[in-house]
Amino acid sequence: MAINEKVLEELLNQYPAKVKRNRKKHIIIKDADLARQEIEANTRTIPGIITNRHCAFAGCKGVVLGPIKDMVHIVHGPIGCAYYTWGTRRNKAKSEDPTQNFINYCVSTDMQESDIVFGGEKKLARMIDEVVEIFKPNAISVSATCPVGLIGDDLQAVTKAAQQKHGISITAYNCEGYKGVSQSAGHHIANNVWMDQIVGQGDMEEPPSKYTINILGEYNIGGDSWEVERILKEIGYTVLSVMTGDGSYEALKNSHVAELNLVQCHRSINYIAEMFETKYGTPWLKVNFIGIQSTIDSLRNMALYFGDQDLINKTEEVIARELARVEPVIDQYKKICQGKTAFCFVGGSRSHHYQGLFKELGVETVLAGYEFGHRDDYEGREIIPEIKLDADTKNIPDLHVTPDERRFRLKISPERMEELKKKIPLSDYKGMNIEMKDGSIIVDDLNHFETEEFIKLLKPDIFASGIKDKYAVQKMGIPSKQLHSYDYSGPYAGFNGAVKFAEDIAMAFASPTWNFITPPWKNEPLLEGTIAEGGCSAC
Ligand code: CFM
Repeated sequence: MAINEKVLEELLNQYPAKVKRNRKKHIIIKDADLARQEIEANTRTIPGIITNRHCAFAGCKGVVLGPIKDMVHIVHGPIGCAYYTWGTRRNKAKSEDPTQNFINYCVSTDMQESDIVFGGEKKLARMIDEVVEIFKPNAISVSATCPVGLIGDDLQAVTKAAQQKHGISITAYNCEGYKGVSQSAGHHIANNVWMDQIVGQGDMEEPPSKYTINILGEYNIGGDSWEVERILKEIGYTVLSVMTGDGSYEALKNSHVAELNLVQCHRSINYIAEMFETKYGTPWLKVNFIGIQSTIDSLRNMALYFGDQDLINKTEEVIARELARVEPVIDQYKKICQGKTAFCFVGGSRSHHYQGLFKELGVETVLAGYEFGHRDDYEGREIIPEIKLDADTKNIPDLHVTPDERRFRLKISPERMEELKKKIPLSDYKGMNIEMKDGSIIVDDLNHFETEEFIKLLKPDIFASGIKDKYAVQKMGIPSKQLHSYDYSGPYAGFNGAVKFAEDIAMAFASPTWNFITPPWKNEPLLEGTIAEGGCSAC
């Protein structure tokens, strides 16, 4: 059934009035006739609600920093935080120099009660010495967890002294978990430190080739970045640095010489993309390498940016060859997928990126949303000036950068830039909502209760989300596709990735397993209770 305002109201009526008022602002029914549909995002989850979000530390250390392979990432905090951000996100890496690949290590100061009472700075300094002695890395990162911020350990002082002592890059990240309403805050913190202390530290002054690019916001989950790089290299691009899938400190410090930055995940990396433009004059292009048409569009937009006929021809040649190879295979899977519907709820960018790929397989996305996206990820960057800065947002300082006197260089003339902006998403992102079909549901920070309610109403054929919610949904007899770790499959990017995705989705639909499931709540009575307004008797 389609959901209209009345049905939505009934769903929300199950909440206490205050919760209803809050959640209502986070849910919209897409209506293209309205000039503007505002959604509330990047605000605190109501305590007690089961959310899929993570903490700021997870966004900084786990998401953005973690994939950099030639840095040792020290977690200053209890071992649980270190373990939580280690080994679960499938950011793959292989190193040209095996002695400088630390991706498999979990390094932590393992703070104990006595460290909390007496301070952890000395322990951290000893740990850095030990890491240098054992691993001899070119760079180290130190990320703070909640207790570190609470007791006030001075990370900056410790890392500065250690940097002088050892003569290598040692950067500190004050990304205590409580710093933001979600992992999104951690992305911003990591972006700031890099721009301030890593990008531009290399001595490269000229790009190694005419078509030198950086790929920003691509984390090589399940090998995505390798597939993207395969295509780009074949066309003739030089990929200088990837932030941060299979990425390296050595490449990052020279990334200032690129002619163009590609932005795959806008949410996690737009801060540094903007700062690159101000400091070095490097424009950014919003790309999407998930889905065949999106990949083709992205490649064509890149070729248009450089404007070189040879490059344009080579781009078309590669597209034609790849299409001829993958289309017949995908057509087979399409027969199984055609006419199905999907929910697509992921972190801060994939809910948008995967809709095109679903569509190519004949699957319509009827509900989508972000765990922690901001309003611009939904509504497009043009609304950024309208976003009200609340206390939580102000917690993360904006790094103010200015043009680098020596290295700032306009990569293309302002006139050409303006002309290109009319044709391609140069330094711009239009958000997810614009591409969603009328009548579809857009939900920010979808919670467990709403997941079940929307499933009952819309009965999707597949639920694309994460590990926290997938099993409850599978017990409802609906196949679930993890779009964070890909359920140990992938890559899903580029041409080869689209084939792999089609295969996996078709397999999920074709499996008879779902009919054999009898969830526990079918036979056992559910707990029943009522929600009292105004809190419990204890408060
Ligand atoms: Fe960007 Fe990501 Fe995502 Fe993200 Fe993430 Fe991820 Fe994600 Mo999981 S950086 S916002 S913080 S695309 S880990 S690789 S899948 S929630 S949609």
